[in-house]
Amino acid sequence: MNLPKIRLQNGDALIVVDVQYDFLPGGALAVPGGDEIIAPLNRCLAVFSGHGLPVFATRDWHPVDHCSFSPQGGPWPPHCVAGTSGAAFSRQLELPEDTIIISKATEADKDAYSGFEDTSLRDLLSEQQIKRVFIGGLATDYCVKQTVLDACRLGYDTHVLVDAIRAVNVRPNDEDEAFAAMRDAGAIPAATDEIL
Ligand code: VGL
Ligand code: ZN
Repeated sequence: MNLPKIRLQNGDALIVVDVQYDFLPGGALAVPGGDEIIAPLNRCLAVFSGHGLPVFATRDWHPVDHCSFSPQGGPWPPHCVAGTSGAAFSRQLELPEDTIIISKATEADKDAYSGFEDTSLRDLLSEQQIKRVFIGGLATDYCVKQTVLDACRLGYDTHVLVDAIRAVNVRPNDEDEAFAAMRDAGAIPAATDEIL
C-alpha cells in the first residue's frame, strides 16, 4: 500500500497510553491482542527519539480500593494498582529515558480514562509548544478514546495510530463506535509506518 507519509516536525509529541502489564495478555484486565501494538509503538518511539521530539506515557495508577474495582461496586476487576508489577510499563516497550510519565485516576473516589483528566498533561504539552499529537496504546474504547477526544477538544491536531491501539470490546461494537467517535471529533487515523 502506498500511504501518504507524515514528516515529523517541532511541535509534535507522541502520547503512549497505558501500555501496562495488567492490560496485556495475562494481566488482570487483559486487552485482546494488546501485545501486538508494542512493535509498531517501538518503531514510532524510535522515530520520535530520532527527531528529539518528546514522548509522554500515561499510566493507570489506582489506589488499592479504587471505585472502578468490582469489590467497590465498579465495572472492572482490580487492575493497575500503583506500584504493583501489573501497573508497570511493559519492559518490551522501548520508552526513551526522558519519557514524561503521566499517572492518572490516582484518587480512590474518581475514575479518569483521559490522560488529560486531573493531570498536568495539558500544561506540559503547552510548555513544549506542542501543536500536533500522535496517540497509541490501550484501550481503544476507554483511555485511548477519551485521551483522543480531549486532545481534539483542546485544539491539538490529533492523529490516532490505528495499528498501535487495541480494544477491550465489552460489547462487540465498542471498537467501531470508539473509532467513529474519534473521527467525528476530528482525529485523523494514521499508521505508524507513515511516520517519518
Ligand atoms: C482502562 C479500563 C479501566 C484503559 C483503564 O486504560 O483503557 N480501561 N481502566
Ligand atoms: Zn483503570
